[in-house]
Amino acid sequence: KMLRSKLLKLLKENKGEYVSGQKLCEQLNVSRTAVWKHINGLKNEGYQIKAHHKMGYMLSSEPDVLIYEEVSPYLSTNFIGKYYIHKSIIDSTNNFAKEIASNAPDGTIIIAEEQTSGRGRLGRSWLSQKGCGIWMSVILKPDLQPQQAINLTQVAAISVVKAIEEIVNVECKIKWPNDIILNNKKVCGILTEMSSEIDKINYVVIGIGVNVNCDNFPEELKGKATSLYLETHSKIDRKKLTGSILNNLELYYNAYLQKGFDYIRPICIEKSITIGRQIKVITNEGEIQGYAVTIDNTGSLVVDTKEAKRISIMSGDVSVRGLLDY
Ligand code: BTX
Repeated sequence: KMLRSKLLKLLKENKGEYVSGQKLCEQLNVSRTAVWKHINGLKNEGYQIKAHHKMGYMLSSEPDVLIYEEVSPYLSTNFIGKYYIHKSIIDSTNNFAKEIASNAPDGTIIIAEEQTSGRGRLGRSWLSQKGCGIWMSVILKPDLQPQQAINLTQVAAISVVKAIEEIVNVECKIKWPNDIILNNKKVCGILTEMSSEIDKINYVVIGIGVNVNCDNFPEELKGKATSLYLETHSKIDRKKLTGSILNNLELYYNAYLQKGFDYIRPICIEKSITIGRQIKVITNEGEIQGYAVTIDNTGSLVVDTKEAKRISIMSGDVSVRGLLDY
């Protein structure tokens, strides 16, 4: 794997030009047969590499896959994504993340081209078609109280919104606490799961699903799901966007840990599509209808109920009137 990465790096540095077999052997300190073997490995992954008996090897194009070698040029993080697992196909990156989390380093990410049973909240499913989205999970091990985990969903949500602004130049909104909305449809969902003791988090898995270049949704999702491609009519570089999401995630995660929720609260409020609207919330205690006033300094949603009581909600399934079929 290390050798393959080094070989790829050399070819990338000379993209569009031949690099002699001799030079590759010397720089990598391996035999010609070894080089040839790894070139074939790269070709199988979708790299287009020309071979010439005298001139050597030339990389002409890279595949549109989110492997580490393709995303790392856009990463400027210190720990998120340093340990990076990529799968072509998987049931759910959150499932995999939870399996390995206890022994995985803080900041490990698991990313897949396709999920066969992508999960949403409350047992719902998340459509994750091949090669068109970013389906990934981040393992974090913060020194926080379990009830603060909801803030990490909010940290992730603003990170995705900022990344989309940076790379795609469109402004998305956040439906509290975990959906990213573009032109009244869902373009990204976030699923945070955790393992904790009474007063201590063991680990948190933040699952992020972004519909990037998806050009087709099944009939039942057409009214509520969209992709960046469908809204902007241009194909988005998934590698850049993945890098930017992780860079922003590390930035806001560190800021949150160091300065508390107050630091990110103004961004959550600015980007909220929920505040100032009539809403309906399904909570464990039942259904609440009311007006969403603000997000308080713990990250809870403050609601004036139709019974004229002011309450704050830590978690729940929110419908916003005028949005997504409500
Ligand atoms: P959610 O429960 O808020 O949303 C799920 C609902 O959204 C579904 O019931 C369906 O109506 C709709 N939906 C399903 N697929 C899509 C889609 N691709 N785009 C828009 N709407 C859709 C949101 O849950 C949390 C989703 C997290 C997904 C990530 S992907 C990586 C990680 N692994 C995993 O299994 N889940 C997370």
